[in-house]
This record gives sequence, C-alpha cells and structure tokens, in this order.
Amino acid sequence: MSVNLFDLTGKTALVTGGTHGLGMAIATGLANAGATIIVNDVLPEKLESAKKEYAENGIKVHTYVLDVTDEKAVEQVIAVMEKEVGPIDILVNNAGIIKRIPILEMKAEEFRQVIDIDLTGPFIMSKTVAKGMVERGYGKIINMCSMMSELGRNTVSAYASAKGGLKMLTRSMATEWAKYNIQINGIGPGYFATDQTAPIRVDGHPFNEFIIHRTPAGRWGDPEDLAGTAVFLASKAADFVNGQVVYVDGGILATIGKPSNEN
Ligand code: GCO
Repeated sequence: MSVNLFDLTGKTALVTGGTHGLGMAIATGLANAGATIIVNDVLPEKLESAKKEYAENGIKVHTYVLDVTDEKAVEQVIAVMEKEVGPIDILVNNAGIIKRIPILEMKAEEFRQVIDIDLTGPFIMSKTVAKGMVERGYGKIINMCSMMSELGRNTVSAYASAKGGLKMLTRSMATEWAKYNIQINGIGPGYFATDQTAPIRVDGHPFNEFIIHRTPAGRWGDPEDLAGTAVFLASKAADFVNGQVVYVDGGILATIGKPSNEN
C-alpha cells in the first residue's frame, strides 16, 4: 500500500502569530494536509478575526492568547493547549516583528524588542514544546527565518541579526534534539506580498521596482508559495532533513542580480 509522505492527518500544529500573512498561509497549508491547527496571538481581537477568516475557508482553528516572549505564560498556555487540543507535533515559530530604523538612529530598547520577539521567542517556545516531543520521540519544528538570515539591508539590522541568529538556533536545536527523532528546520522567505512589506511594496516605490528586478522570478512571493515547503518540512517526507533552512525566494539568493537595462 503506498504511503502519502505528505499526509499530516492526526498531527497537531501550533503556528505562532498564525492570524495573518505568512503564518496564516502556512497554517492553511498544514490544515489542508490534514493537521489540526492551533494559533496564538497577543491580541484577542486578532484571534477572533482570524478564526472567522479560517472558518470561511473551511478550517476550524483553536486560538489562544499568548506572548511568545513570556516564559511563564508559555509554559502555562502550552500545557493548556496540549490538555485541550492534544500534544503539539508540529511547531511553526512564525510570530515576529520588524523595525526599519538606521543603526545610528536605533535605540538599544528597539533593537532588544526585535531580538526578543524574533529570536528569544522561538527559543522559549521551542524549548517548552520540545520537552513533550522528546518524551514522545517525535516532533517537527519549523523556524521562520528570512533571506535576512543571509544578507543585510539598510535599516533592518535588528531583524537581520535575529533572523541570522534563528538560522544558527535552528542548527543548534538540530544538533541537540535530532537524536530524539525531532526534525528542526527553517524556511527563509524572500520578498513576499504581506502587510509587513506593504510600506515598501507600493506601486512606484523604488524598493518595489528594485525587488521585482532583483528577483529572478520577477515578482513578489505570494504567501501561498510557502505552504508546500511547510507541509514538506512538517511531514514524513522530511524525516531525515535536519538543521536546514529552505529558501523560498524566487531565486534572489542565487544571483548577484543584473544591470537595470537587462531582463
Ligand atoms: C525588508 C523586508 C524583509 C522581508 C523578508 C525577507 O524590510 O527588507 O521586510 O525583511 O520581509 O524578511 O526575507
């Protein structure tokens, strides 16, 4: 009998910040592959509107208010999630913020806030959820890295530092936890059409033109472009893949780019 390597039926996935954008697209992909979905956010109202949006697409999600940087709350709420919904088999560390401020103008507190949410949050979430995964001898952790895990850009120093660190945290988790049959990998999106990039994506904005020209695929990513990679990394098909970051970037990291007069 052939086995569907990508079937997530019977698995429970927690997607942090899965109330919009890339997180929602990933959670939708995991749900369509059979997973039961839990999402968290710090704002109850965002959870309410997300629940409705998922339901419109035929997906029932379990929602919990949780700040991924609050270690005590994470321990308490993960215990409640696992009691009410079931053991978390798949953790997607997606919740994150960005602050676009030149280094010379950025306050240390602003830098710390980005590192706290984008890097320390995944550390806290992973070490808490991994305890159960170790006991069960099974787990999948997917860390939302970025092409900023590899390259810098003006004004995003804190975000790039966090995402570079998240790549190395991914490798460190794989080093320590692979022996428990836990696979920990990252997804590195290129430039995607989301609320987070809306300010730099408006028609006529120089950065919009730059990205379209700099990306070999010639377009911004659509959040749905990420679902397949997330399902792959969450599935049996990736049981021997560990510590990797899969870049879903339209080819941007493959090239130094081309002159403005070349197609
Ligand atoms: C920016 C963008 C990037 C992308 C993404 C790229 O300001 O450069 O927001 O950070 O969102 O992270 O992988």
